Amino acid sequence: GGGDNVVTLLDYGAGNVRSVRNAIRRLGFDIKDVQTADDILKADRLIFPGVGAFAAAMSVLNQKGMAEALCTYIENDRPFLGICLGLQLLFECSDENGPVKGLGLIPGVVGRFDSSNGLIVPHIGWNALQIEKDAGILDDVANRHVYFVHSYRAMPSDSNKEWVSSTCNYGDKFIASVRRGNVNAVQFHPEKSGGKMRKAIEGKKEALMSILTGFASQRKDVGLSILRRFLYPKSSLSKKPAEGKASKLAKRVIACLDVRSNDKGDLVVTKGDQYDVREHTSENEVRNLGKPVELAGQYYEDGADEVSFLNITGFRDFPLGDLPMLQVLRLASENVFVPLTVGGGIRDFTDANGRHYTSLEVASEYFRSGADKISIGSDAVYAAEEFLKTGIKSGKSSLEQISRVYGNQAVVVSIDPRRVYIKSPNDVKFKSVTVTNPGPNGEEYAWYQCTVNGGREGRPIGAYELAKAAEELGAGEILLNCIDCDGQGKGFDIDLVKLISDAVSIPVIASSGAGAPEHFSEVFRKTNASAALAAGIFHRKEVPIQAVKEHLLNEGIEVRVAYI
Ligand code: 1PR
Repeated sequence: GGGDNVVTLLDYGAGNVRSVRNAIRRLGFDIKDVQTADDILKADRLIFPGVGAFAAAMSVLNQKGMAEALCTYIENDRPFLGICLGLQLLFECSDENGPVKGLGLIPGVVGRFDSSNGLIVPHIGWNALQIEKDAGILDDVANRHVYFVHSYRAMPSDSNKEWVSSTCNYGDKFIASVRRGNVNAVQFHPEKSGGKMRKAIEGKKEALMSILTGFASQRKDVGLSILRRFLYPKSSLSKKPAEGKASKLAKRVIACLDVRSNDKGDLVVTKGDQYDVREHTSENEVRNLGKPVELAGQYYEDGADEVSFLNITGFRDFPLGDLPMLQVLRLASENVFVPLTVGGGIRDFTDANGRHYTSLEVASEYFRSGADKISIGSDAVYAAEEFLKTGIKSGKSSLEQISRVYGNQAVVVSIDPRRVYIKSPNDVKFKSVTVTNPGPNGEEYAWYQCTVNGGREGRPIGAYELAKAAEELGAGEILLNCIDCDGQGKGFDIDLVKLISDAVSIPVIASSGAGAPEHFSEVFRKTNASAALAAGIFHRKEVPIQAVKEHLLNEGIEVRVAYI
């Protein structure tokens, strides 16, 4: 053991477990990292936040003798909480690059979601749980949304029903959590499922005090409540009646922070007008809308379902030279318990001293600093052009490498297209659309030309072609901007969002142009977008995130309600 307030954490270094660490500390516990198999056997309580691919995780566990120790620990009914892959590994085997043998504690095979009927895979976002039996740690969660991000899942069956504590509907009904005695595992991410805590209860003593005095004031806290119930099983936590009425995968509302150094060298949140971020004054300074960490924290409190940081000058500056950006991620992840995405400058790079960095190293540094997903812009355009030219997946692009190591769900491709009106679809070899509003010369068609380097250079590839190629090369999600609409506040480019969200089976995030809550309901009603992102209206405090959520609820569109 290690004392009353110590959690043993099994982190084999394959991805971002920073948020799990932050959440544990937030709840007043210290962390002891597992170094040897023996540390597992000696743990008082063990958290296993599985990350990365199934096969890679199993081989690390086997090599270090930890697989056997885990089985012993769990068979002895010791307090255990597995998260995501930490649930899947308990099963007999997985189809992920497999079959690959798992720990074999729970009967069943982990298989991929079936996308053949138009189901969007990966399953990313906030979905509802159906409680199947007394799930203990889920007492505060029923009927609320929790955050999932995965492409593989285990299915309930007669042979594993003694384990299944909750299920979730996505395509079919899959296992969302298991429980037997003190052993728990969840497919979703409690550490990313929100968890607003009042400032006063940071730190051990305060956390304990608030536990003892009941936590009526914390009913808003969903994700951290799961960890709290695991960590404080014997305290007299009252059972809260279920609130809310989550029933399916919610549409996400994402706040985006475009970040760059201003002329004084400080990292600021900026915001462009069709990608032009400079004030139209004699100084021509970079528009400054606030501090990245503060704003991210604010948007989290306001109920943003995710927060994205785009390092918009990453295409010319080396991002690992940009230590402030890494620091922004580290600090933001201490207070923001929803997923964080970071983009800008993810590519191979040789610095002034001739040292070469691979895109994978750049991405790894971002993940280590607290990012859950990375987003690739320019480099994905080059990779897609190459793929379309040769028809061969070289496996060498940043997109392919990062998604192979960290999984598709960790890789977003950011598209920056510009609308080009044409007289006839035959004018270009790229996919075009019939536009809702004709062009300046009465054109009825348009194609969407991809750009690189922050919109500065047009490339010979369309948004449609890029999206299809990106999906093929391993992207887990598309962030779809539109230079024409950016910062205009006139609504999303519905023609574009429809084109792309109908073309791929991975989630599409609509971006650029939000000016009012109605623009969000419009994009969700008229297209298959899974999420909508906005920047300017949130930065300028014109429309609070809460107002967007309320509007969507009133329109019958399911969203996560952070606060009830
Ligand atoms: O090419 O891999 O280095 O990535 C660069 C990243 O930076 C890309 O994701 C690209 O979209 C972004 N970027 C580059 N230059 C700019 C710029 O504005 N000058 N920002 C830029 C892109 C678009 C959205 C914006 C929405 C919503 N900004 O992020 O937040 O358009 O805005 P709105 O709601 O105010 O309309 P690489």
